[in-house]
Amino acid sequence: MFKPDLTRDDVTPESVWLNRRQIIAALGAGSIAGGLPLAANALEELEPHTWEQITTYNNFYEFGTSKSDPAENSQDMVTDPWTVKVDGLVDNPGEYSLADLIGDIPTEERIYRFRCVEAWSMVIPWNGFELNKLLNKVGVQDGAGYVAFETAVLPDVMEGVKFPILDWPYKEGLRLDEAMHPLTIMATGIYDKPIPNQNGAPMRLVVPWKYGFKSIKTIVRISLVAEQPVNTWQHSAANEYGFFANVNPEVDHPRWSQASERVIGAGLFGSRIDTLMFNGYADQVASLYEGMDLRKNF
Ligand SMILES: Nc1nc2c(c(=O)[nH]1)N[C@H]1C(S)=C(S)[C@@H](COP(=O)(O)O)O[C@H]1N2
Ligand SMILES: [Mo]
Repeated sequence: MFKPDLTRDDVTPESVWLNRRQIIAALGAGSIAGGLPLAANALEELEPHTWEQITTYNNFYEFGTSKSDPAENSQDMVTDPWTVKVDGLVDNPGEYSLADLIGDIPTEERIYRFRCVEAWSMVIPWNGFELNKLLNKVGVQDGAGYVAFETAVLPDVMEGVKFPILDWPYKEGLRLDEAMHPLTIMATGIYDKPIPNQNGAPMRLVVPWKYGFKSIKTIVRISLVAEQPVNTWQHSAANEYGFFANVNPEVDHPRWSQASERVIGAGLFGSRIDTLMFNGYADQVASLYEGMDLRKNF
């Protein structure tokens, strides 16, 4: 049965289940002393991080490459009004105001694990809506196999885009079935507040079973296309960052292990936990990749 997300009610039972798994993993790895930190962190794992943590430790290279840059440098970006171009293989292409594009699609809370390819993680209570609702509204045509996304390029407020750090605009893409999956959301809020600029205002993608770089921020263009698009990080280093970028503890980054992750802000009992296959969403998404070599299609 499909389980759309973690809700606040789920936190306790799912934590207990995770806790048990991670204790078993820890015991398998050796000492009981080694097991305690893992168990403690596993319990914490699904408790959402604080507003402060989520909004001051960011990756948004348009505003600078250090984690504190986005919060410090993005406050002059004006996101209302906002226009999103929808083009390619769609029935209703156009330049939509964000309000028209979202229309009467209601938002809901989704508490998701968020795992960066750099091996840190948080738990974030997003407000948003399933991307499939938006795609169904604009009408996906036969022949569309992928969805491509682009971030705004605003040199007046984004110092980063004046330098060739990445190939601007920041681009991302999903296979159509990934884009239509109920776990894939467009986020417009966090903690029931409008999403802050540093987290991708006014609307950003969130794909919880993939590394964070797939979750493209501050979207201005959505294109339905036939061919697999090249995403920014793949363009930058194809041997390190693939198109699929599914969280996978068994496939290491060429320069570091992906087997574990540093939980942002985790204190007392240590701060590393085991990384879960598909970031803990395997029961819901593994079937999308049946028969694929996940080492090749990383
Ligand atoms: N446009 C754009 N989107 C982006 C990025 C970026 O630099 N530019 N960084 C990505 C990476 S690497 C991560 S981990 C997440 C971070 O999201 P957060 O800052 O909201 O936690 O945003 C992703 N989306
Ligand atoms: Mo990331």
